[in-house]
Amino acid sequence: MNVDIVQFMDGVKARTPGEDEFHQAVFEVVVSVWDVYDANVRYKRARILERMVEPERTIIFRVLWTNDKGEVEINRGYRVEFNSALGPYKGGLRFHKSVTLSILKFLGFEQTFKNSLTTLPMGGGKGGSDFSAKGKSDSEIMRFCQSFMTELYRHIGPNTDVSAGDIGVGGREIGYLFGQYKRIKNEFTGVLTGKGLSWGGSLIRPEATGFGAVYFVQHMLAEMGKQINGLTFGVSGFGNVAWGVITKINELGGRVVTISGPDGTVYDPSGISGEKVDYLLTLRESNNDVVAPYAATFGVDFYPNVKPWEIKVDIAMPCATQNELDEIDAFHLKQNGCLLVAEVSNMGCTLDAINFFLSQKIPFAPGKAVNAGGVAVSGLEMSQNSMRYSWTKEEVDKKLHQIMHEIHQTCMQYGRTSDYINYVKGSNVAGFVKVADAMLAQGLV
Ligand code: 2IT
Repeated sequence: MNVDIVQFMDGVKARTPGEDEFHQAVFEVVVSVWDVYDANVRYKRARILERMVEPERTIIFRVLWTNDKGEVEINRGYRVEFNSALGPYKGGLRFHKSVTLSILKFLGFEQTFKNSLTTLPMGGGKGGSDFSAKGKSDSEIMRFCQSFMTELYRHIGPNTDVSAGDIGVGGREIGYLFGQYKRIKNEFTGVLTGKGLSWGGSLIRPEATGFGAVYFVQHMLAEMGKQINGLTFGVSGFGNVAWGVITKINELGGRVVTISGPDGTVYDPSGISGEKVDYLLTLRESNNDVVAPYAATFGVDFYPNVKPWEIKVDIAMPCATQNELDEIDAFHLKQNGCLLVAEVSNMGCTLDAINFFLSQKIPFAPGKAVNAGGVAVSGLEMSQNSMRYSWTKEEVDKKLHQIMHEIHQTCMQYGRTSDYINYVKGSNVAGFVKVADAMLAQGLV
């Protein structure tokens, strides 16, 4: 390992003790971009990399609300406004009990490069809370969202910082958050994306992360002279992203044989299609965060406390959460002849798993490239809101196709070697250079 990288990381760790997920995300980028950084005197003199790992602004606040029993509940709210070199801060809100500053910083950091890759004018940000909808009533969720927005509203705006969904934040939560913002500001603006279709949302936004990921996989496969039709897929998770991925794979003739939740893995060898895909939405709406009822409903196998990666598939698409696929899982996939891995969750694979894929020359694309379709269509929602107009499904889907194609081209431009496409290097370097140049141009701000 290059001593300069070790020194750089020591500096980051000393300034941000205990933020393990953030250190992991920074390390992955720094290793990829170091050569480019080191060779560029202007970047170094301006200390661009040191500046990039420091969020422009971090807001942490208390969120008080009352539960249905009238008791006081206390949560912590966050918005990390990471980088505004390319546009207003843009990124989702995550509501989950596991949320910490470290997790939101890793997500906001990644978001900056991901948004850079989309070709759209968006900076990077992320926010959320340690609030979990599990076991909560609809009115409790509404009261929480209203209280959260009662503080957040003063920090955001359609030209300043635009939030969206992430784990635990879907159409329902966006509705409550938007309603409260509108009420406080007396203003109907595109301050959030992922809105309902009748009140400023974009067609295809709910599907965009999953559809975009599958379009990306089509390009990866095309490089190998293959296509989706007839291949089997291992998917983890069962939320919005997994739903979009599964829907599109079915449309293209592939077969998805697994989904998973915090409780374990469902194995459905005949394929998750038709009414079974719709059932995922029912599962999600139940607020229980378990996948086992799928197995009981459709009479298939359920493996408690097991991840999907031991099951033989042609393509693996982790769609759940960070660090859900480790080196041992990577080894199992390889043993079973997996053709490629497309990370759909943010930082879904551990560094060791990624290094294993790279060393084995198994095509591996990181989340910031594969899942960028979600935020890209959020960017298109912002454009439509600014115009006070909506595009058709076909128009949005065409733009999404185009964006995913461009991201794939960019990854190849920066990551192609004679016998392998290093998508990790490709996406990190491409994302980095654009943000770095914009930061240089804008001076010391
Ligand atoms: O991780 C992500 O890119 C998202 N959760 C979507 C962010 C957005 O602003 O649509």
